[in-house]
Amino acid sequence: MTTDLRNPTVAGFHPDPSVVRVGEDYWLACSTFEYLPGIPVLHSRDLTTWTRVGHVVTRPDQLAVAHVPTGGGAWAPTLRHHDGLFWVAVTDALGRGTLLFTAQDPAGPWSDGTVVEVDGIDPDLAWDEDGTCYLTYSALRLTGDRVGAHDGIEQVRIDPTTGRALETPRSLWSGTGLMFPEAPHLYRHDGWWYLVIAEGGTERGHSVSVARSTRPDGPFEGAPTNPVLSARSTSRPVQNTGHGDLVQTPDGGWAMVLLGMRTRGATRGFSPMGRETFSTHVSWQDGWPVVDPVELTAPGAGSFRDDLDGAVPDGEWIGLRRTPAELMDLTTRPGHALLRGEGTDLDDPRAVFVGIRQAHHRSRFAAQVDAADGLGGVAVRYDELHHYDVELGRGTVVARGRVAGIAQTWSAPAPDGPVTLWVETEPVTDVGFASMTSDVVRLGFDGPDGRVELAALDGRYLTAETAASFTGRVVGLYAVEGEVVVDGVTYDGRDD
Ligand code: 6LW
Repeated sequence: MTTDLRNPTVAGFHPDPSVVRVGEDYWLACSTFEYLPGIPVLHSRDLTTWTRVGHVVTRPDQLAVAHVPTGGGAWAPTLRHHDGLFWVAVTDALGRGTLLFTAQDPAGPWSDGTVVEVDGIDPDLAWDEDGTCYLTYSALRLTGDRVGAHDGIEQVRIDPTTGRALETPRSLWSGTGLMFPEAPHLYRHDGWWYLVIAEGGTERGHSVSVARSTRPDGPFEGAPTNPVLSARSTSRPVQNTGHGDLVQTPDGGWAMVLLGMRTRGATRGFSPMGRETFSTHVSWQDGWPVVDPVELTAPGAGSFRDDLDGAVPDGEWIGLRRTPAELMDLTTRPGHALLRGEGTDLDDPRAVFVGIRQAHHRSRFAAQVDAADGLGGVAVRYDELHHYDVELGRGTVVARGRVAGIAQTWSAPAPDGPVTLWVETEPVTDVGFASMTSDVVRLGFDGPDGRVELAALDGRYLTAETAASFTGRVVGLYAVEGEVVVDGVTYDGRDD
């Protein structure tokens, strides 16, 4: 049954969701860009409660993430099941290109990745009844001398075991005329082949449109009701809805998972968590899908505790361009994480940074940090140009606001010994000028006489709308120099 869909379905930066059902089990995968492990795989029995079971990318060589600029990396996986095998088609943007991964068990391990020679993004995989495999993708050219040119939706028959194209790609559909036709998914239903795409760009105009054909390779005819989903020009609390993937429930119902943004702040709205996964009900009328608008459900709450006494990092952690295991040494000092600085700070795309996704509007991330032999601390990161930090070292605690290359700092003498550093986010609910922003980000530490707040910064500069990155906020730990020793981390969040 799908009556109780929960929204957000997967909170915190989880964009470009793709879903497949095998028997009673639903599996979901999302984009991860420059973070590792890449492409989380989640499991559900009811489309409502999702549990992460593993990741497609657990070994650095599977993607070229170590070398891609911010914004590159794992884009828009399609998760499918065919002939007893799970398949993920994904773009390693500005890295290895279009890749196919397979696994017997969706929890992993996944294969090393087979390269498919197509120039585009958002690959979809579909098989017809003869076993012919169709790779359908968005012809956004990321290579060659026309980087960024967008030529609609294309398709090519491939041998999925070798990645070899079996023909010259054909143009399939260019959508209804909105910008950036992308995120194609192809399905067979009721004697038709349906092509579901995103259009309008991933910003406020984001939409889902659909076309159908009697054949998987077209010609496709658009629905008279297109776009079948869009939050554009509404004040709905979930904006940017698009990039949908359909799934049929065992009882014959239908649902769509999609990306959206929870915006806060009067008039314009800003989205601290970036693009998250949402879901909604779908019905069929006159041979076309009718997609319900996306509604927010009861406010969520959640917490995370890590005493750092395991031998391997908890699956919640994501690392910047490296796996958490490469960034956190949990064995040299049992019960502690040791981060080793490399002389780079958070302005560097390859900073030593490991964190968890901020998943709630109101949140607090805190860590007990000892920087007697180093420099580092806690931070909320959007990208290397947009981050707020609390840094300990050389006898001082420094709060830093870094926005679009402009920085300001506030400092105080550090207490002796390990110090609890924190970053808090507080949604703005006032009426008036202050309500233009999403939230206030508070930076500080616990001193001997209690809480010391060094700065309270406007949160809108760390949102999808201003940072323009494809990810969302990640709250975490970083090291600049020497050894930064962390003894326990807490995250508490709720939406209100
Ligand atoms: C993704 C494209 C998009 O490949 O953004 O929202 C790109 N849509 O479909 C990165 O997520």
